[in-house]
Amino acid sequence: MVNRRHFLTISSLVGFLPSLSFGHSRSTIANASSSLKDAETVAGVPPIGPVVISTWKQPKANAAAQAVLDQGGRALDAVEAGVRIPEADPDDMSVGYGGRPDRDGHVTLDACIMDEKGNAGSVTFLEHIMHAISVARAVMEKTPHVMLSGEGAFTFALSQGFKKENLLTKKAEKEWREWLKTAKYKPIANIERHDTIGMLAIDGQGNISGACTTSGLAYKMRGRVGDSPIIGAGLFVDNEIGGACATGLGELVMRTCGSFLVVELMRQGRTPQQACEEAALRIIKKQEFKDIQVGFLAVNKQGEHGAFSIQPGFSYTLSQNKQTQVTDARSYLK
Ligand code: SD4
Repeated sequence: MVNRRHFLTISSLVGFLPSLSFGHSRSTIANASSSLKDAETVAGVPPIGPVVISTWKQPKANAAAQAVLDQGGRALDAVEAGVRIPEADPDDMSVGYGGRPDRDGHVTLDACIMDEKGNAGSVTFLEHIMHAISVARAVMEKTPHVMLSGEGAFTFALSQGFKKENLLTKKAEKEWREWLKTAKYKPIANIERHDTIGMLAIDGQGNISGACTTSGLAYKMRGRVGDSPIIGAGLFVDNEIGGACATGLGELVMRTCGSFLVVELMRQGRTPQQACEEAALRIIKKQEFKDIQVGFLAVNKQGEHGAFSIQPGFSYTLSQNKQTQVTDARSYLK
């Protein structure tokens, strides 16, 4: 059943759909309201107890985070422990060790972390250090700054006892050399594997924290930084309201302060599902969405969650359950 608030949101979304230039007929747009009802059915069911949720297929990362929470640990420790799993996994080619390099063959990492007090730490364009998330946490806890970048972030990491490592695996190097033969760069939705991990957790005290870590877009320009380490873009947490994270084409998330927007929409009364939908729809209102992918994932203070993406293909993992496929913007226009 569609409740009044949801009905009002549906009405306002349908209201702006005709102004979008997708090239769809008015009749497909007129049918959007029934698809919107379908979207409601994927809204999160409030889980009981601590919550761990992450982008894409991340059961092992969630298990590591859950183990921290099960021992009464803090959400901040949980998200850090969780995202360190794919950072160390050479088979995860979008995060940490084994990540795909930039077009010049360098693996450069972006990560950020945020705790329940609104503290934040971030590293961008970090090289040679596997656990970018732990360096981001050290920036948050041991410096007066929020973000360190490139050479400075690397030097800081060494000073904190992190080890210099080669993050480019044979497999990633082989793929990159293959790519060099044509060297055409065009990010296409879901053709590059998108496995950036954004994780949100609520601990036994009801405190929320989040983490986001990635090697960024494969074969990006050297020096390119995406949304993932940007507080308010790839991740945002407000312990009074909830948290959100993003995956996909970071340029679009940065331009719209995506995760901050999702949290602010929840503050205004949207459910996590409604907030993710509205933030994604705001992107495609301005931008042709044929070749782009952005997905949002959110959790509110009550432990309800929601997720939405522009294109089909985005999924998330709640606790250690199976992946859940996310409703995408095309269903609005069927
Ligand atoms: C970026 N948002 O660097 C990241 C990429 C991503 O899954 O999410 N990949 O733009």
